[in-house]
Amino acid sequence: RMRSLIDVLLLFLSSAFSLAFQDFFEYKLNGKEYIETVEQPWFRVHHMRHRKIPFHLKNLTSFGKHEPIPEWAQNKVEPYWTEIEKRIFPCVTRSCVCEYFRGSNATLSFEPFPSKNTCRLKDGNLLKPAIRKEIRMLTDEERMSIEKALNEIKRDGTYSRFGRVHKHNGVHSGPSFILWHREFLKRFELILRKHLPSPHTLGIPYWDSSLDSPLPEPKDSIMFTPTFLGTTDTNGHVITGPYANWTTMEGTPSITREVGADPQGEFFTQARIDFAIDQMNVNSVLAATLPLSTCLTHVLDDRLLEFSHDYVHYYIGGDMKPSWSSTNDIIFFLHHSMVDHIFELFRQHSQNRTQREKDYPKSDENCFPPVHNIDSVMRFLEPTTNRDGLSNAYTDNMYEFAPRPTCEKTRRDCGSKYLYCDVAHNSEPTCMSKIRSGGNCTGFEGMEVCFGSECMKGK
Ligand SMILES: *[C@@H]1O[C@H](CO)[C@@H](O)[C@H](O)[C@H]1NC(C)=O
Ligand SMILES: *[C@@H]1O[C@H](CO)[C@@H](O)[C@H](O)[C@H]1NC(C)=O
Ligand SMILES: *[C@@H]1O[C@H](CO)[C@@H](O)[C@H](O)[C@H]1NC(C)=O
Ligand SMILES: *[C@@H]1O[C@H](CO)[C@@H](O)[C@H](O)[C@H]1NC(C)=O
Ligand SMILES: *[C@@H]1O[C@H](CO)[C@@H](O)[C@H](O)[C@H]1NC(C)=O
Ligand SMILES: [Cu+2]
Repeated sequence: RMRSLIDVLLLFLSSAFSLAFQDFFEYKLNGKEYIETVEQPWFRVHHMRHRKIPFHLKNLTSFGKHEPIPEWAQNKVEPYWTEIEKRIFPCVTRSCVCEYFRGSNATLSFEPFPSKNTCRLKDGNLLKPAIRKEIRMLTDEERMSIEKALNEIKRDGTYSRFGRVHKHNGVHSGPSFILWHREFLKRFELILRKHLPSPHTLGIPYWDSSLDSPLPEPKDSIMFTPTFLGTTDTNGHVITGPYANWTTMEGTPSITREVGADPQGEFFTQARIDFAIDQMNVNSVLAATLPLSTCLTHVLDDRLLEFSHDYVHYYIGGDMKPSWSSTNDIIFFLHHSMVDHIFELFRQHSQNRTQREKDYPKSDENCFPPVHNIDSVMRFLEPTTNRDGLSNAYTDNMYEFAPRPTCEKTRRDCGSKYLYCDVAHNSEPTCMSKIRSGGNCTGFEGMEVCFGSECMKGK
């Protein structure tokens, strides 16, 4: 009840300022002014408050656009699609992508719509929706097959060519943000699956960074070891792990990261995820995140999914920080798979099938530029439109999410040797990432939170 009350209050919000862990909201209700103090479990660090852009600065701030690509980083090579990609990548049924996997359309007597999703692969298996699992929930063998596939598409140039599509055309700062990235990931997943052994069952793993945020130092997570994402040298170059010495789109010899260095950086928290899932207003999920002061239908809130997603980019730093270079780091895809998962959880929780394909913020140039309008074509992802991006077909036909890891008092096992079931710090047992050897484990002494090591005196 408290939560829905707060949501109502936010609608009447006229101005707000924040301290870490507490916000003061001024709002008007029936002509009276109120000030409320709201506890903010969703903040771990102090964020700059997002504000609407004064109308007269519309042109000066290049409203709706991201930071320009610096001269040195501009590519000589433009992004492009191959002929087969143009034909296959907009598909949202399995029969439509069948040719790409060298399968054949078959009819099955027990399927109500035989031709739509039936694709029989050469080895006799049917093509199924891809399964996106939390990266720590994959078996070592599964994870390594994905690493191998990613290194293949890195070596043959496909990975960087694909990344340049985002570099030059990625849509951010408005309602299309989540949908554009949904379509972009669906296309990337087809490339990934094609490089996985038949029957191509795994999809893009998601990285649930809310498993890392409860650590004393999230940067000490097992994620930042050679087993998962690799470690950096003193200059921030990723030189160990499966993605070591990956040449970037800009031609530099490796991915860069500065994990935990940016004071604005923060991983997802359960409270931030709940904020996105646990409400009914589509304007708060497919949100106008860079509105002009003349935008009256949208309310800015630091917990909006796009902002929470930004802070994860900042926490990783290096290539992940500017949007034009972020696809250099494989974390981009893992993180966006999680963003898409949160979006899907909102759809399942708060919308019926009709609403999922229909509900979208009203076009308003005070709130977002036309590229975000419902019938606009997604930049460089033609012919897909934002409306197409709302289709149920994505998760009906193409991929599904394995549940986020959980544990219980009676089942203190998160299903992975890389995860720990914490019963000491919350009222309910929760899964969290294990800590790398040498990392900070303050508050977890004597608990099995360290991977392949023991927690002694906070280390
Ligand atoms: C922004 O630029 C456009 C075209 O250059 C112009 O028509 C418009 O009046 C400008 N808007 C503002 C708010 O300055
Ligand atoms: C399978 O059927 C779909 C649509 O019905 C069609 O677009 C596709 O080209 C067919 N694929 C093959 C391999 O025959
Ligand atoms: C470990 O983390 C705790 C909690 O974040 C912090 O207070 C402490 O200073 C850290 N210890 C070291 C040695 O960095
Ligand atoms: C990456 O390059 C660095 C510096 O050249 C080298 O020390 C390191 O061994 C390389 N890592 C891998 C996994 O090849
Ligand atoms: C979905 O929800 C809307 C709005 O509440 C309602 O009008 C519609 O009838 C519902 N549709 C279905 C199929 O349940
Ligand atoms: Cu992006």
